Amino acid sequence: MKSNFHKPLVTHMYTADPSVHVFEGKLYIYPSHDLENDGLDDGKGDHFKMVDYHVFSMDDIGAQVVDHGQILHVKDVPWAESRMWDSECAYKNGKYYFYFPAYDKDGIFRIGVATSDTPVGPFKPEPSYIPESYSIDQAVFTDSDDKTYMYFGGLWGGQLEQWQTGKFVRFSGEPGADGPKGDEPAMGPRYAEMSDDMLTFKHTPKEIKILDENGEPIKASDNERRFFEAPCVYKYTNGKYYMIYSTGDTHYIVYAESDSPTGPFTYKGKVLEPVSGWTNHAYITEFKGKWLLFYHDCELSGGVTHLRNLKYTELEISPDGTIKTVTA
Ligand code: FUB
Repeated sequence: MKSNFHKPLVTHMYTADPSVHVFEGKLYIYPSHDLENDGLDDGKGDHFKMVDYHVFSMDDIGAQVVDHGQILHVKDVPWAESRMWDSECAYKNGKYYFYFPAYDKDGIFRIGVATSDTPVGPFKPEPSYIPESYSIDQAVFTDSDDKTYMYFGGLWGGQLEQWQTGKFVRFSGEPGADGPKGDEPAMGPRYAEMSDDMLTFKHTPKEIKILDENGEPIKASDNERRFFEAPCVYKYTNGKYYMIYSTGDTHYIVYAESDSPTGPFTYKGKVLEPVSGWTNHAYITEFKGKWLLFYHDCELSGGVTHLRNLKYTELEISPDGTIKTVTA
């Protein structure tokens, strides 16, 4: 089969922030949906106009991508106001759980969930967001012992810094509103084990620690290695856990390794070099014995940073888990 690696996967609309799963023997892709917008990039994401989600599927690697249509719109979610950013889907208990972040009516990012009997919806949103959820870029991983974890977090427009005290601090300059600096440990993504119903957390979210090769926390000033947004966790054939994430302002997708799904994770290297556009956001999925990297860039829009398109390629991963860096 002819591969469509490194080519825009969806061309009739702008798509970004992939999360990809194998359901019913096919690849199901849950991206976010970028709309045309005049808003300026103010560092808080005002240039992104995102109000709904579509789901796509591929029967096989290289196969045509099928758009199954809109599965959720912000107007259908009672608690949500705007900013339907990165989405995620999980299957458990015979149901599909679609997770999404959005601004609530107070302009605070929360994470919501909608359920369906099929991977293509219709998805019915819960009346409120997941209690104690905050920030953006949630990804879900179910371990071989059937425990499911949600990972999430994003700096700057993703508001993670504003939750350092455990409560939302609205304005920069107020104690606890701004992130660590210089030699202070960088902020890590958050995780929580999901309750059996997949609708709530079992505990207050905790921080994932990301360490360097000497076992020291990665520093806030280490912009090429510190966590910024888009965590995604998978377990490789060597039994170890890997978290990939975006370094944000340095535009890399990097990875870190752990013996446990809750960390600490040790930084290992780069997965993906910077792509066209500002954001870099990726997801790793195994399908038919191949490890696939889904990501986005701005090829279709000619480099407009808030109009992105999905792409994918096959990863080369050594038996010890080392990833050969991809140059898109
Ligand atoms: O799509 C909006 C935001 O841009 C996502 O939440 C980030 O990961 C970045 O891709």
